[in-house]
Amino acid sequence: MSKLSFPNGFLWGTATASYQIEGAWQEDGKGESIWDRFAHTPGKILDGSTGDVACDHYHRWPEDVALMKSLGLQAYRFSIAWPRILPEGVGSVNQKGVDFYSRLVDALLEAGIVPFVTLYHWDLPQAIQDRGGWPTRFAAEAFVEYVDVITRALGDRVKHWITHNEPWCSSLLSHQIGEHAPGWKDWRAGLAAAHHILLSHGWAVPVIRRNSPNAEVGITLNFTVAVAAERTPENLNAVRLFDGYFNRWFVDPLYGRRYPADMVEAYQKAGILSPAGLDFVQDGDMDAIAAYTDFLGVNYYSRSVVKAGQGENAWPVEDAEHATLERTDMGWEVYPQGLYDLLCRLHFEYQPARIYITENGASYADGPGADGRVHDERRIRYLRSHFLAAYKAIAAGVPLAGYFVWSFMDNFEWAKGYTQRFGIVWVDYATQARIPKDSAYWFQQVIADNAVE
Ligand code: IFM
Repeated sequence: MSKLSFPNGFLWGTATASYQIEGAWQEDGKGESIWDRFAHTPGKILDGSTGDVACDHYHRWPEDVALMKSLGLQAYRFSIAWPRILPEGVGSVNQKGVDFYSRLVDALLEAGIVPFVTLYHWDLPQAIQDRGGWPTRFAAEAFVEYVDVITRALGDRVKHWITHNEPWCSSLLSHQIGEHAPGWKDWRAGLAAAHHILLSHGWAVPVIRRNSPNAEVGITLNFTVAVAAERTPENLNAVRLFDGYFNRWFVDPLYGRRYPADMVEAYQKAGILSPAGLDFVQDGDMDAIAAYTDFLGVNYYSRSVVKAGQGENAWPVEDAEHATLERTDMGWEVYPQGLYDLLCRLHFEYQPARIYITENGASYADGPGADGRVHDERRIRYLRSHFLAAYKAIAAGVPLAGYFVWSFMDNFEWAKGYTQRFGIVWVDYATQARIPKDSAYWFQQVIADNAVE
């Protein structure tokens, strides 16, 4: 079979997040985060685990960077734990926390790996939560203070900044569904949180530009591709609502379209928003949110098969019965066509200057066999099919500039604890040994060739 080449300069990397890998939850002056608090609350994490130690990356980062280099990774996306930098969320700076990331950045650059830094991947300082958290405007103001501190410190060397990871998760999954920290079940609070997260992004963009000259700044959203369980008018309407709830509510305002009017109406009809509507939005907010960005980060894993809920104004529901594709261990259907459709849609409808796939990957439990190696064929198949979808999208004109596999190594999968393994590197949590899986070696070859076979 012939090899399909990606454009020159295409960046191949992997991604992680602070709480999922670092451990050292109380070390060197770090403050408590909402994930520390949440994971320490009995019943919140499937296997009762926490991120207290996780992959111990806080101590093992030199070894991890060396492994990345040996695998030929060109870029590494990681996040900064805000409470390591400002233990109380605002106010005094913890220099040891700043130094940790500064050393990591230096080591990556030394290894020839481009750092992509996510400023917020969900570990809000508990002190900010105690003052109301993301449902309040205060959190957005505090975020800007934190961003100013850390981009001043690293802005000379980091040239790729991602303000937020997956605002849908840090707002609705966390405040409406209640599956993630802080575990609220209050839909209006979820929408207010979404607004303040987007607002904090918009406010942070000029601060990053000031502190990090010539850097690229963007935001990462997680998208789903909503499809109808069965093609009925009700289900097609459910698809529109689900897409509005999950995708458009976030991407529309970022690209100057404000919150989708059909969704505001739907939320009002469903009694989620009062007739007053978006009373947490103030003058100037929407312009701030629409600040120009250099790229859109796209996280894509799967599709959502939805159908209309029962009763008038009922919310759409996901329909497992019609979700019949092969699934990963997360229960997510493998749907590479969705990545192609999504990338084309984003390019043609929103025209971001550039797109990076900032996460894509699969959870499979395969561990070391008798030969000591990890034969994760299904992950290779998953990645290959999605790389091909990306290739096709580039051929269709999508300005895709890079691809980050989630994840560099197995790690703490939030409410699912350590029950899910997304890494291309196996982690033995008892010994902290790292074993590159077959997918890591396969990826190494893709990178070396800048092509997929
Ligand atoms: O592990 C998460 C990551 O933190 C955010 N995106 C999805 C991944 C898999 O669930």
